Amino acid sequence: MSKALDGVRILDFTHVQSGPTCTQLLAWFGADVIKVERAGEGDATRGQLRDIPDVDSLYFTMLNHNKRSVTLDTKKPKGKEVLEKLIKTCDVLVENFAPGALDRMGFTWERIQELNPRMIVASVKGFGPGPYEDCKVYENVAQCAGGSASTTGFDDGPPMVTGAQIGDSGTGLHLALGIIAALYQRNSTGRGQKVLAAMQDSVLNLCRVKLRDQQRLEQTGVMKEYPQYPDQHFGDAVPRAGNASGGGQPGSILKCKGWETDPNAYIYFITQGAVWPAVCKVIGEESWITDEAYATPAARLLHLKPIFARIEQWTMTKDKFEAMDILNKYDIPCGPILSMKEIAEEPALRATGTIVEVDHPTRGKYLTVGNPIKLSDSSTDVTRSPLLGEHTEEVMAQLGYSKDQIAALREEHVI
Ligand code: CAO
Repeated sequence: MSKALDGVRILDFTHVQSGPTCTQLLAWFGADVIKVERAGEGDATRGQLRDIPDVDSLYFTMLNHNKRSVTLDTKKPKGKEVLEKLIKTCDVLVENFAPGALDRMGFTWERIQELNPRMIVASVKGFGPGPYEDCKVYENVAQCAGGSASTTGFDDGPPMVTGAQIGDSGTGLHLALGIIAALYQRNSTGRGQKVLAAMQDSVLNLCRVKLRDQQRLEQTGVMKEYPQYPDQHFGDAVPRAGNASGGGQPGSILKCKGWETDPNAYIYFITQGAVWPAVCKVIGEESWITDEAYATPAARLLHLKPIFARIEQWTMTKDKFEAMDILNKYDIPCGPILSMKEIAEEPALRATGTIVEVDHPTRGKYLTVGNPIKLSDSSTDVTRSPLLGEHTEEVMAQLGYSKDQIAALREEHVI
């Protein structure tokens, strides 16, 4: 089967998490991704959070599947020559260096355009133009600056970061979409362009509903689906809403049987308006179907706390999967709180390729998350991440270097 991005060559100058997530996705769609790393050390994540001594970490392997690895010192003149050749033969350069690093290396946008006017230069930066544009940024900084931390957690606790890597992997996703759009536009213009995904902007994009709520708060002074309503005071900024639903259908995380010993014996329960009568029947409160205090979504907003407390009395009599089975029969939207252990063992996720087992020459078998985006005409085969410099000779030969020239460059520590 052909792949969606067959024939697209990516010069992958990314490291750590945000950039590599982007280029891994492009590789899964069929692009030839050539990862450029410094000889001897490579991407810092190869050595971070290691579980096996001297073996590429899971941090690295899980972000760099389906790529080729080339070692190259791009600060040495001969390394720059190799990089120039790569720029001339690739379609996209993806980088997430600290601001200005590519320019300091001598590869400004203008220089890259001189070498290859069709080249798309795609960058992740912490911030877009403005007061913080020169700052180095990691995941949690982006979560904090993008509005996620101030709106996550409980009202009586501090701001919280989430486990989902919305700053890094979330920005990588945004960048990948920008690259695909630029490749598409290049079909008609014949020109490359710059693509920028700032981590603050990407997090904010994912927190869009909270900017919605900020404006609703300013308009009305109150948000009736928030846990602060009706008893507590609202300030002038969107407060943290605990586990309340971010949409128009009230929801909450409720204990299930076994919660005393199992930290994940919980279910997310949504009291969708359309299935309110079914909710009442399931929990044995049929009088609530017609009771004025509960009969309409607007009336229920005044009583969400006692309503969820009563539903929880019911969920605590079932384990989360029993509760799911019963609630799904009535089309009541709900979801079990799944631990990573449960997810790793879930056969349905294995069957769809969302969880994949990969074999690695020095690490052995490990699990990874496969391509979450499924294309019917471009299937994804997840192959292991490259060892450091595994494809240096192969790529150098493709660029026209002879065996002797390659050996000489190795001698001089250029590759
Ligand atoms: N050959 C020679 N030099 C190389 C090279 C190569 N193949 N690859 C990288 N370098 C050099 C860079 O040119 C840079 O040199 P200068 O500082 O002299 O210009 C140097 O290595 C370090 O690059 P860096 O500043 O990007 O790396 P860092 O570890 O200090 O910072 C990070 C890491 C992530 C904070 C920074 O890259 C950054 O802010 N990136 C943008 C935001 C981002 O992507 N953050 C998410 C990271 S994932 O959590």
